[in-house]
Amino acid sequence: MKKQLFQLLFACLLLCSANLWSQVHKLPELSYAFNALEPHIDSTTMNIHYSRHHAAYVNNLNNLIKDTDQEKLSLEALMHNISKYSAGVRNNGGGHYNHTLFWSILTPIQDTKPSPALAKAINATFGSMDSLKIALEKAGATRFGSGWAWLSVDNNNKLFVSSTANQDNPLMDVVEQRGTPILGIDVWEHAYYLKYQNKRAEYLSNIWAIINWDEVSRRYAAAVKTVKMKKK
Ligand code: MN3
Repeated sequence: MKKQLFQLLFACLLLCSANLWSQVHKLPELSYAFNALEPHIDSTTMNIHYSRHHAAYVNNLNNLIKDTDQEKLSLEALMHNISKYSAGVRNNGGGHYNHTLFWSILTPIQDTKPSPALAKAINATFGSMDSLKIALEKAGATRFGSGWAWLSVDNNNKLFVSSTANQDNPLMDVVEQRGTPILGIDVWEHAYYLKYQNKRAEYLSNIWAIINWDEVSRRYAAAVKTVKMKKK
């Protein structure tokens, strides 16, 4: 009896791990609790946004690329050549990439600041941090329907602000202004509607209190490095 139980357990373990391995893309772990960003983003919104919306993008993407060559590509590689793939891969792959970035650039820690290099670049491009915030809030507020507002690094290492529709992002070869996004703000209604209803501008002005500038700075340094390596 004991032996049979052990065999059953072993079979279950094998099945479970095989199932996990077959998932090419995975929902990333959140580094904070659902209620950690309150009052700026409420717990229910975080829970639904992460556990249902983001999880659905990951599951859909895995199903769409199953047994195709796209399974062998990194998420970034998919984004760079997104025009080659289906609308489903564009929407769900973009959804997975965008939300993974979004969770990482939010934090309950109040006192993060841009690195000296990023602060210098922000001042050089926008004049001041306040001007950058105005530009990003405008990009988010004027995006009609669903989409994202971005701060990115272009091929010449310059910062720029843009917005994209739906789940597109600046990595994709289908968008007007391409670059490496280092900060992205979700302006889909699912990101703010429970707390802010139709007041997207209020959501945008409140989000600055929970931006993780350490992570945005890390992404800036990595993006600048990538641009330099490409030029060699
Ligand atoms: Mn979203």
